[in-house]
Amino acid sequence: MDRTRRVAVFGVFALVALVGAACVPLQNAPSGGGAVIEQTFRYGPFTLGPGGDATGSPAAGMPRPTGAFGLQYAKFDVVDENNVPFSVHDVHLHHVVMTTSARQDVLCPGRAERFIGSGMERTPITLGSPYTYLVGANDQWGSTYHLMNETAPGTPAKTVYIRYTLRYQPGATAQNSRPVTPLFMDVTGCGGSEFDVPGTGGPGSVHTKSATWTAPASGIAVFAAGHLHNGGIDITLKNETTGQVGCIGTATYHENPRHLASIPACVMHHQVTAGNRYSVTSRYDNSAPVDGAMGIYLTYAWQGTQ
Ligand SMILES: [Cu+2]
Repeated sequence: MDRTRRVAVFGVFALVALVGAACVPLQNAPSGGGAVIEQTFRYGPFTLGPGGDATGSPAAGMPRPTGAFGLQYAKFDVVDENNVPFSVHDVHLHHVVMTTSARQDVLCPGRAERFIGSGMERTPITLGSPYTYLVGANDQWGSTYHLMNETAPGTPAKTVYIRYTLRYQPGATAQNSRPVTPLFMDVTGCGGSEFDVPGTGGPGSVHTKSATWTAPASGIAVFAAGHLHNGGIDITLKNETTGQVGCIGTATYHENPRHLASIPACVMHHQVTAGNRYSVTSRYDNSAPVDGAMGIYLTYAWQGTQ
């Protein structure tokens, strides 16, 4: 850890960005977890020569704040030894997803819960009080990560860290907040997350991949962030029972060289109904092959009744 500071209480800022007809009003809200602390952590270093990559899945050992708290925000980056972020054209964060020993993944029982993550899109995960992700004092954090150095052959090796900035409420409890459950909605289901786009469809063609789940409990979905790799067009979260679209993340790109730049996330307050069917659909450009593509929505829902 290299930085700690106290930031303002964010209040119910999430509610100013409500979108869509499926919104429900916030009612009977608890007071929330109080003051927010911001802290930045680094994991590494990795020494990566040109074309080199680093992958790992440690079950524990990712640095985290001490004590129990409610997590409100997470943003990932890749930086050098001086904390300077790399250009996305030089060192590429395929993805990092954090796992916890505390719970099993709701949609993939038997696996550790995957609760925050990011990729090239670098979307910050943002929960608005009273919604929070509760972390126990003794929960171990692990991860799955993949980093790649894409600098030209012959250039010097780089020292690379995964850096993440967290905002959290030490005072958050299940009584003063609404604890959210992360739903790792992967178009490969509970597979290895990667699939190949054949790239054989010709100019303008689209490769589509979907998965569908039945909501195990009713509640309110409050945030959804999509993850795609280069070649991704968009990713959609939809209630198939009602036909309502919950979130569409359309990828934007840097050019020369072309690299995925962003996938806007959705701050929402949408009713989730037990037994309804929910789908995630990723779309990729099918005019060029993509090996190891991904399509994931990390969605946070409170399982409760207002
Ligand atoms: Cu990925």
